Amino acid sequence: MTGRATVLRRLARWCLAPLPAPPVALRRGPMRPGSFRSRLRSTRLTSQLGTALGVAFGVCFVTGLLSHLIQHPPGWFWWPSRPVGLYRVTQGLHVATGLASVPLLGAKLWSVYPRLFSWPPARSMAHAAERAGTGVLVAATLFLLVSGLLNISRWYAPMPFFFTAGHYWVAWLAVGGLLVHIGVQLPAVRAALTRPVREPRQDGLSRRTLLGGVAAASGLITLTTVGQTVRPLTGLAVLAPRHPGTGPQGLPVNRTADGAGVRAAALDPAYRLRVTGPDRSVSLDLAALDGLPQYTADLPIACVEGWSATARWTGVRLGDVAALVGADPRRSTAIVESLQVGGRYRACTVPPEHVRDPLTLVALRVGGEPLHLDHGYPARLIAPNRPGVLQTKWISQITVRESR
Ligand SMILES: Nc1nc2c(c(=O)[nH]1)N[C@H]1C(S)=C(S)[C@@H](COP(=O)(O)O)O[C@H]1N2
Ligand SMILES: [Mo]
Repeated sequence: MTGRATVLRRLARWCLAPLPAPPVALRRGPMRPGSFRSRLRSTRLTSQLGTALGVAFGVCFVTGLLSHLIQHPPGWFWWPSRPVGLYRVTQGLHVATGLASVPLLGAKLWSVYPRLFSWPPARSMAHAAERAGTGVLVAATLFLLVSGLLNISRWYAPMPFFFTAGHYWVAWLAVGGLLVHIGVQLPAVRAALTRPVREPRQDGLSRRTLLGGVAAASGLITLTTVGQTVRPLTGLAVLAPRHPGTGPQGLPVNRTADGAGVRAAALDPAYRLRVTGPDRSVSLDLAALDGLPQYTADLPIACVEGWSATARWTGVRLGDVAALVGADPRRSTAIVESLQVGGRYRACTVPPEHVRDPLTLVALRVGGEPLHLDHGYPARLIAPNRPGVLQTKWISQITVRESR
């Protein structure tokens, strides 16, 4: 016991021992004393920007984690089918807070970057470790913002990895780094935010003006994003690659039929929807699908990329389809597969909450017309409160099994 305590004490002493000062000859350029002059930089400014960034990051992380869990549900996870538009709100928040973080992070990095050149570069091993940790946090945060921006602008070429997986795992790295960072900086932040300050008289920009400018930039970016969903703001959605109301049948298209390679199969008169269940299998042509009771629901498509659009869908209830093959629609899971042969979004699993919801449809029509080929003709899934990636188009096969 005493032995171990001594080792730990020695280790701590080694970590905190002052490192030898580097040669003064290296102290050039930005490392010269007084090379950064702006009086705008202060612990108070950095703390205020950091607090705002922390809040935006927190909301962004929680909503992003939620979106991940809905798409890859572990056994303990449960996501309701109502309210129908909840996911469009949480995912809209994810993208909006991510975008609002861009000017906040820019301003915050500006407020502290002279410290990159602080002298000496490392006072002790502990100080060096703290600086390295901050480096990881900054790199992870930049990665998240840049990859998120590339994803919402659907520009995948610069990302040689699968976006979702990279974005997800680096988010954990950033959260870990952020918690350590908050732990280290909290006393300084608290002091800077509670101590009354006398603003130094200065010419030019004041701290308040700078904060106002950053807030305006964040607010503007958020507004232009929300324009992807809220129609009165559509004209403002200059940064948004998708506008509600554009696209066939007034709805944006994520992947076209040609992009998915399903045109021929979808238009083939021999098309059948195959349904397999615990008791039997059925094969339904378009006339058979039209002959089943039809229902209409106003539901949004809410893409993970942040855009969403509501439409009036008509078709057969998924619960009725489950009942056709002998499954109890109150406690069944359905696997919905597309005519699309490859691709990550060619199939999805519909949990019992959604199978039993009367609003979950195998949709044949939108806005009263047969689905456009790009919206999933002849049949697509549309369910309440689900990410767009789980609204499978060009359905060819539904497999129902009873659960719980
Ligand atoms: N088979 C198949 N279904 C799919 C996709 C796909 O790539 N393949 N993309 C999904 C995604 S990401 C979204 S946002 C919605 C968009 O539907 P829309 O193109 O009709 O607007 O379709 C979903 N259904
Ligand atoms: Mo999507």
